[in-house]
Amino acid sequence: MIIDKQFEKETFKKSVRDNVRFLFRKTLEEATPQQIFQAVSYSVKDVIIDNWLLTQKTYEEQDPKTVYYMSMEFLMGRALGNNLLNLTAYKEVKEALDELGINLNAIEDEEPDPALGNGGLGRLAACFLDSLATLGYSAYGCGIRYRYGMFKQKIEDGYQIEEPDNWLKDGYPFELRRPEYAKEVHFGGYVRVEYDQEKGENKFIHEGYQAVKAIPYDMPIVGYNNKIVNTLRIWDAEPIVDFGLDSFDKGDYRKAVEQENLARNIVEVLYPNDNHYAGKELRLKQQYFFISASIQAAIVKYKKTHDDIMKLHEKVTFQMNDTHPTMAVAELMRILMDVEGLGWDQAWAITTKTVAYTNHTIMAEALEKWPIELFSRLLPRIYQIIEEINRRFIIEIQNRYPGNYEKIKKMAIIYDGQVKMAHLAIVAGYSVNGVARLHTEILKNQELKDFYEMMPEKFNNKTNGITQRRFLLHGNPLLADWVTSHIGADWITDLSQIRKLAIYADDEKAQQEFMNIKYQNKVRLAKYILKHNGIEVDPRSIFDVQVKRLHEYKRQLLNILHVMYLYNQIKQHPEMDFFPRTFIFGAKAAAGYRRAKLTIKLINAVADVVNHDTSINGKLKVVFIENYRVSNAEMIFAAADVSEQISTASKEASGTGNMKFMLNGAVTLGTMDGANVEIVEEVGEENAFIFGLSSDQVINYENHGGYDPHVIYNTDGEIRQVMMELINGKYSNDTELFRDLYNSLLNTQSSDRADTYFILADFRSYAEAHKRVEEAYRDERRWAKMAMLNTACSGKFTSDRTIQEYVDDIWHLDKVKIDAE
Ligand code: 26W
Repeated sequence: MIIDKQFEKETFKKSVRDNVRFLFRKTLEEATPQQIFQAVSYSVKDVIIDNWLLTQKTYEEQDPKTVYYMSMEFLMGRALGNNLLNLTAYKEVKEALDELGINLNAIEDEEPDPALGNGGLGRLAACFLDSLATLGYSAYGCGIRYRYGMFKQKIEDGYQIEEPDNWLKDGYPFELRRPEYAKEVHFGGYVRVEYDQEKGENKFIHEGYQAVKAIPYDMPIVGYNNKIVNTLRIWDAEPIVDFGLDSFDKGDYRKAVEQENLARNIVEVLYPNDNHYAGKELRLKQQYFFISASIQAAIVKYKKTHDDIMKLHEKVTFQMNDTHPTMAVAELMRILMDVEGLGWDQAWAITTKTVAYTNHTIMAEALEKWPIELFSRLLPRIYQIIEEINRRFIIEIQNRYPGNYEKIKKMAIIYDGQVKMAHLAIVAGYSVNGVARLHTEILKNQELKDFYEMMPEKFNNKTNGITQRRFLLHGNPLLADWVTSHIGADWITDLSQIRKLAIYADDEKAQQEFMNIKYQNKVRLAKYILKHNGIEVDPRSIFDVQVKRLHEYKRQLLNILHVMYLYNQIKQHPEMDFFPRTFIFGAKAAAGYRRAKLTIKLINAVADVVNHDTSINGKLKVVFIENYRVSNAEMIFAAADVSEQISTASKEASGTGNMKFMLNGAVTLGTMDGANVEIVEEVGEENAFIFGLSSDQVINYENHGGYDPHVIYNTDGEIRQVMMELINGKYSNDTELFRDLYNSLLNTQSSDRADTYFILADFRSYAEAHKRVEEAYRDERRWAKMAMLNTACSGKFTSDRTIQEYVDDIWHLDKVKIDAE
């Protein structure tokens, strides 16, 4: 291990003291915990800066190809602890701080949780950056510096309340403002066409626009034990003209005010929608804002050391994280043509070798389609370029399928008054990938069938992964140490090593140690629950956990209906053998997603009734953890026995929480959906609890008008009873409160298909799977073996593997090594 000399105890202690003095004019003794967090962070940042510069220099010398990972979201989570671990200085710093009477864990808790993302897509981007730096690849994350990230969730009277997440209020020590790299971004106006006599071609001149200045803030991404520090570059917006007398005099007052407002609004807040497209103008502005700034910056950087723009793709690649950054296609075309002076064919040749696209969802309501009117008004030149891409693509379709107008209708980029971003991404991208094997197959055979048929060579799968450095090494130190003591520390950068644990799966001592660590982690979570919820839970009960965004397709409703069913069972058969269970939920609902919010209320209403019923002797507890986020997630995964991954088959593209649970020795209770399929393949069906319809069955029903839940409702009395309890006042004095959930399952009113997400169809099979869980858990040795094998078989799901596949098959980056002095 290479530990920087600045972490030598006395040096580090002095640095912290100095920082408290410089920053706050205080002594250590006088400083608040937040101030100490800041001071410690600046001391750590000092070390990082040296490595950052060193990395930069090495990249300049070696000139490796660079990936720009373009994403509207980066759900980074706290940086201090993670940076210390990746610098392999955690223990040293902990000891040094101990000597100062400071507790590192408490200081870590002072850091705001940078939550510039919603859920899976944003957290994946964060894991990818960690892996890229650790594997030694030159990479930038490109995103937006939202003033307010994902809202903070409060639960009041069982309802979700959203509060603003002012993560920058105390200043964020791990960012660096870089005004010298500012870029201008243009909105609105019109395009004037001018004939260039000399060149004999048209020139396109964008005029009458509003301009915004994009200012980059850089955050260091520290590789594990390798001195590499990459950059996450997020853009802030500032007005270009402060509306002084100058513009007022020129009669431009209105424009000056508009530019000021545009800049103020554009980066104000992260849209809290996950998997749901809302078509908001401001969101389109956000997209173009960060894309234009990022692409301009990348081209400037390339041109500093290369003079042939035609070879851009040899040194640069842009990966688009879903369709949100698809503007990159047209923006790159614009710069190559209007700024660099290339013709269409040359610009297109470069663009189609430089941009690549990852699809993260097949949910129809998530597809981005912008109205032409909005798009062309906001981005006239960009729209023009997309129109031309579309015109040429339609000619290609016609050549390939003469006379087939269906194909044009289905595949055109612009159709029915809308710009379809996914089609643009596929047509221009040199790679189109899904995020789990099943997901990619569904893309090829269903959702994107026509595109796959026309350009099969572009399609490929990259099964998602997670970083074991945050989700085991940092989140579960007890288990991390135990793993290291059995198989050495190589797993930290080579998770395939973890399979070596499999030989201990039958070893009684190892089983006891493993389950004892799980128990201690459950105690840690139980304390957190007592503190935050005031609910006492028994760490000897089965911790059955579902934490993820709240969405109908993820079926938290199925889970809570089943809890209601279990409660009925216990009440009706008090003598029945029942292993105590704690059902733990954590989920944010999009602020405007009414049914999702109602589901949160239902979970809390059930919790209220069940937790206070003394007649069941604490056999059943229900906990809703408020404000689920990266920092408490780390603790929750470590404490889980059962991992609920119960999406309607075919709907969850991959899932990544499923992998974090597995790594921490929780057993999956899930459907054959997303990456669950591959998890079961790795760990063996006997070490998971699988239930429910297959994706083929679901898709088959969907293609034939759905299924009829009434049959189940009418024939299964226990299910019917649970359903009735939604509307009979058992969980709310207001019998109408949960009516919408009831209706959603039987479709008595809405225009949707009845039970769109097959909850009743899968209920029995789900309940039976739970029975098998209970039975397995009673057998301590059997359970210990299953849990340990889950950890042992999780090697495939490291994001290091995922990134290496992206590098080998898509990006072709060069590996960089920095020699330790
Ligand atoms: C335009 C609104 C919107 C916002 C976010 C549409 C779509 C999204 C994301 C693509 C949704 C998302 O996070 N998808 C998740 O991506 C994860 C990482 O690949 C997968 O593991 C999840 O299964 C998928 O739901």
